[in-house]
Formats: sequence, structure tokens, C-alpha cells
Amino acid sequence: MSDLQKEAAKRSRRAFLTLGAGAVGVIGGWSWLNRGKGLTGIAPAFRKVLDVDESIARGVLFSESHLAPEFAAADIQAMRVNGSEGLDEEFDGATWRLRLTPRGAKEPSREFTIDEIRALPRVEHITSLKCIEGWSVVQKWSGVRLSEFTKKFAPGSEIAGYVGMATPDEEYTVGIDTPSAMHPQTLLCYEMNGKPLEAAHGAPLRLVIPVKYGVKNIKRIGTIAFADQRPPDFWANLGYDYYCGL
Ligand SMILES: Nc1nc2c(c(=O)[nH]1)N[C@H]1C(S)=C(S)[C@@H](COP(=O)(O)O)O[C@H]1N2
Ligand SMILES: [Mo]
Repeated sequence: MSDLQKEAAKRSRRAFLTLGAGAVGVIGGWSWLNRGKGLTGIAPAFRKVLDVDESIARGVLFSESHLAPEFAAADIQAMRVNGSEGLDEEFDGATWRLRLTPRGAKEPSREFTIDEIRALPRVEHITSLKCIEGWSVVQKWSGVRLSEFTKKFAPGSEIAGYVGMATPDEEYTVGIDTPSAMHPQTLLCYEMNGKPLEAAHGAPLRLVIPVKYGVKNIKRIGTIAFADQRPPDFWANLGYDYYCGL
């Protein structure tokens, strides 16, 4: 099996176990995720269960006050790389631009250089990146809040249902419900542990969204587009859970 298939198989098994059990999984927390084995896919009949769980998670358990735990500097762990979809080796950082499409627009309305992003109010947090495979790493992340960026450059887009992001080559995509995207800990991140992001971690700009699993923390963002319909999502397109909240 390819690495991709392996992650997919592991992921679907855990997605079923965690999200199929709904609120219990959310309340039970991370350690709960690592138990149980056996399922290889999500049957269509379970899709409904997952969607119900999503509405429970969004309506009842999720709110702005629901913050992911933050850690002390002494807790920062060794970096670990996972996933290289959309991280083309020929990528040229010098010509990279972030393109933004506000809600209702068909084309990007604006492009940003990394220096323009770096000039925005800087926020840092030390949080845990949780891969659906069952491991996690505590890292320090620096960047600008996606909510701040949106308020400034796409005002009004907050009411869109979703924000979609893609790598410059469009190989990796994520779709995120706007409440999670506007969460105060959600960052457009350009530094990891006090140093500019390395290529494998998504240079020059990645998403850090500690209220979601690693899969939604897209590395090397090329485009951000607000939309009312669910945008494409690499893992959800393969049949896995769209919401992917913790
Ligand atoms: N572009 C891109 N972003 C990605 C991935 C990927 O394959 N390509 N993998 C995701 C997964 S599954 C995880 S767990 C995290 C890992 O982030 P890290 O390599 O910085 O630890 O990146 C996420 N973002
Ligand atoms: Mo992951």
C-alpha cells in the first residue's frame, strides 16, 4: 500500500470510531481515539451519522470559548513531518503569492506577498498538532489570525459557510466550516518554533488550526476562497469525514 492508502485506511477506521460515536468521542478526548481497531471504510449509511455528529459538534460543543489547550515552551517537541501532497520540489518561493477570493467573487480579488502577511498583527501559540494516525506533536506556531486577515481583506466573508484552501498546484485542498476558520487560534502561519517554516512544513505559509485534526492544517497555501458550498477537500473527496473537528 502507498503511504496515502495507509493513512486513508487508518484514518477511515478512526474517523468512524471517533465521529460515529459523536459527542462521546469529542468529550472523551484524544486518548479515546487511540483505542479500537477493525473497520476499513465508511459505509454510505454511516454518512448520515457523521453529518448528525457534525451538527452536534458545531452547535453544542463548538464555540469561540472552546480553545485547544496551550502549552509551555518546555513542552515543545521534536518536529515531525507528515504528508507531502502539493509540496512540489520545483516550487519557487520567490514568485509565490497568496490569492484571496472573497465570498460571492468568482476570481481572486487580491494577491499578497509573504512580507505583506508578516506585516499583519503577529500571534503565537504553543499547541498540539494531532494527526489522525494517532500521534501528536506540541509546536510553537507564529502567524496572523485568519479572522484578522479576513476582517481586513474580505470583510463580510465571515458569513460564508466555508473557506476553501489549496496548494499552489491545487494537489492538496481543504474545506473548513467558517466558525472553525474564524476561531481565535486559527493562524496563517509563517514560523514554526521561532524559525521560518521549512519547505516540508509548508513554506512560505500554512494553516494552523488546532481545533481540527492535522489533515486540515494545509501546508503551502496558494489560494483562500470563501464559499457557501463545500469546497473540494483532498481527504473528504476520498470519502472521509469533512468536518474533522477535535
Ligand atoms: N499540502 C499538504 N498539507 C498537509 C498534508 C499534505 O499531505 N499536504 N498533510 C496533512 C497531515 S495528514 C498532517 S498530520 C500535517 C502534518 O504537518 P507537519 O508535516 O508540519 O507535521 O500536515 C497536513 N497538511
Ligand atoms: Mo495527518
